[in-house]
Amino acid sequence: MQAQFNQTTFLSALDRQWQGFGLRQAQEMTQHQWWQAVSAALAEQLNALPAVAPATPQRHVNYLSMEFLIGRLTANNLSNLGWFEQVSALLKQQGVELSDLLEQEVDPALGNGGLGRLAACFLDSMATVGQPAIGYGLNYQYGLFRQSFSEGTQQEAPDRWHREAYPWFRQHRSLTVNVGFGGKLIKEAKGGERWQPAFSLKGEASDLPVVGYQNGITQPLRLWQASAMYPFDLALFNDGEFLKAERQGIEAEKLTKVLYPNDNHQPGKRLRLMQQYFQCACSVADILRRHHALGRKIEDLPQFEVIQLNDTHPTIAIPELLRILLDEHQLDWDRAWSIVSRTFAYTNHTLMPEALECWDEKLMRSLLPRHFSLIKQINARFKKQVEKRWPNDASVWDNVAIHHNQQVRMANLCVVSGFAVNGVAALHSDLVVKDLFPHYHQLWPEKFHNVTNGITPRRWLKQCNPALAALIDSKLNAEWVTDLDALKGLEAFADDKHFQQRYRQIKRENKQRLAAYVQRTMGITLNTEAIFDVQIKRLHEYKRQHLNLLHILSLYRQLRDNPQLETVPRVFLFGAKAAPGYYLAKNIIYAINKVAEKINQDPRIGDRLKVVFIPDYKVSVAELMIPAADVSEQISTAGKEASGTGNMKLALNGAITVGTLDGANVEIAEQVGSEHIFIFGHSVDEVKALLHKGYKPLSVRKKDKHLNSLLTELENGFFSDGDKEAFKPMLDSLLDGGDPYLVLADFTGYCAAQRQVDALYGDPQQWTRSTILNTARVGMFSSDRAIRDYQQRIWQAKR
Ligand code: 26W
Repeated sequence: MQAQFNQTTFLSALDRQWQGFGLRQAQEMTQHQWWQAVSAALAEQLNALPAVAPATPQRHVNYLSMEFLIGRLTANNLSNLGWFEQVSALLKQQGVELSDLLEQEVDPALGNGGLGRLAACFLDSMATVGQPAIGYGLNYQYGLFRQSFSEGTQQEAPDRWHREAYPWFRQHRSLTVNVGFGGKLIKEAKGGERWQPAFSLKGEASDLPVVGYQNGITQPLRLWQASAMYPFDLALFNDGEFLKAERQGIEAEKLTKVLYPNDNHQPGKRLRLMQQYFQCACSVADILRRHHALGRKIEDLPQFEVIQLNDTHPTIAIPELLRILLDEHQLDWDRAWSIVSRTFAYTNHTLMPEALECWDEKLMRSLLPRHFSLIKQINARFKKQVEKRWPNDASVWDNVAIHHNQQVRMANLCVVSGFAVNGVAALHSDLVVKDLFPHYHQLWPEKFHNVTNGITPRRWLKQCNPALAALIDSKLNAEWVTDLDALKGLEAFADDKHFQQRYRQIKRENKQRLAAYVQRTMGITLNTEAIFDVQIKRLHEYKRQHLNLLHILSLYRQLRDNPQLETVPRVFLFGAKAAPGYYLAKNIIYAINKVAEKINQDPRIGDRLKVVFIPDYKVSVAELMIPAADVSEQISTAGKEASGTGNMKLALNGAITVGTLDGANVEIAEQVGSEHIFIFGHSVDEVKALLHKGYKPLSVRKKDKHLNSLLTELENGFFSDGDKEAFKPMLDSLLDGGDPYLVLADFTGYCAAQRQVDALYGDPQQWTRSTILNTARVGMFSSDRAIRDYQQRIWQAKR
């Protein structure tokens, strides 16, 4: 049941807002103040709504994630509440345009990329399908850095998104948690040990509302923020350690200051481990507080609660729960372990070895001595099991040990301690079993699952592409917004001339909207008749933005060699941030920008080719780019991209994929059909075989004159004002570095796929038919379906 909007209370809340700004009338508010006032007034009304009880009793989900890339909230909440039209009309009466003031909101960028955005889509879907849930994360003062380019190189600036004045937050003083760090273990008379932390920090909870789609349900995303114990640690003060205590006060503020900007790489920093433990300790305390408040017994925890770990980043919640059960509830090991091992489930999002978290034992022991001691006990008990199954086989233990070579391997701790492990696409889940955890799979085959990722159709179609949403509404009388499979009904219109025309017109308008943004922010004019070819994702070698670059160089070369060449005009659009310490990724950005500069200024090329790297890619920019895309670049080395979710958003909005058989591309191809997607490149098995046999990028170069000429122009300074070293990091990796991601090996196949794209685009009817079929056939990638899969296979499964 949709919640009722109350105009009177909204208007009086709005009045209180401008009065609070110290103004004399509403009309004195700036656009930004309007956004703030409207959002705060809505939040107030939302918070006053009665809670909706779940339809059926089911396990409550605690979704633990270090990242929630939620994007702007005001429009999303208005739309999910079903209040958009009413609020828009009310504001019009005051001479205010709702859509203008929505542009005032900064994106809360509390995440890096795919993993964080997935968490946000899942919260939306859990609220929508009626899965009782709470998201737990950190309230970073600075989100992911803001990106700009200076002469082509990435510059990073802090993203102060002003959490202090963010109108959607609701503070909960009564939920404050104390979290201990450091210190020592004290031997107990009975043989046990007791943790005496050196100092404590306070965790303060701020909730953001997660609004289900027009069903009256709102659930919290609870974000923790660190502050010093007030006035400071009294025990230390009494010991005369005043200065030390004050120092800790400074540390406290630091803890939740910044989001680590790394994606798929883990440098083992002390502050990062502190963040992880802080988030887990606060969240586990909150889960238990709620459990007890409902009058439930500690033994029954797994019956009522599940804790879903979004990758290994919150793994320390496992020994934290164990510690509380043993040390505070005085349970014996078997009972405590039984509770823990029925409560946690783990999602793996990457196979990249450098992203698998390992913590140095010294660091772990100094910061969390009790947790480290418990991990060693889990490890020792597990070792007995392994020795029984694989007697005298040290190689197996090397592989599955949790504590090994002075390191704690967090993924192994998750698999041993949890009741479920899942990958995020069919292919990836297969590789999780075969390549990452083969022995664990032999021990516990029933633990392993696949849940293919999904995206929320609310944000990624209804809100970002309102014209297409309206067209779909006019043709389907089904509720596709909450039943995305209903889009299948569009197949009947794939050949309908009139429908095709409308569909094309909408794409054109979305391209014009994006072109206007590029014109305004970058001063570049785009030809909206050209193919808009889009690659948007974090910058990574394995995602191969440089393969895309080589194809651009190839087209540029062909146009110069043969000025009369009939080609299909293209605009190449990139959006990507590189981790500030990832030099190679930054060099690839620089290379793309330098090539763009040259091509965009070349009068011989004109409108036939443009390259645009849109700075500061983020959720709100994605919402602009995705509806405008004709081609979706999903070109990772097979086996490296766990799933991808941008691929789903682009296909849903009618872009045609050029992709490898990697991650969810495999399933997208199955759904849309092989004629409506362009697959190229080495498959996972072919990649393995080629690397095994010995891959030599230099001989690929030697054999391919055209490719050789492209590489030469990068080497000889043609694109870099004569600077021959400009692209050295990228070129070294591709050539002498052995091209670990097989960019050169896939180049020919990639260019061939792109020629097929051109051919299809040359036939507007066939092209439009394919794009319509993409929209019609990707319903299964709704995150509503993904959540139902989690429910059936993991959260609510009979055990
Ligand atoms: C510890 C450093 C670190 C930080 C982030 C390691 C690993 C990560 C993430 C797991 C990286 C990530 O975002 N992975 C992406 O997860 C998406 C959601 O499942 C997938 O769609 C992407 O393929 C995957 O790269």
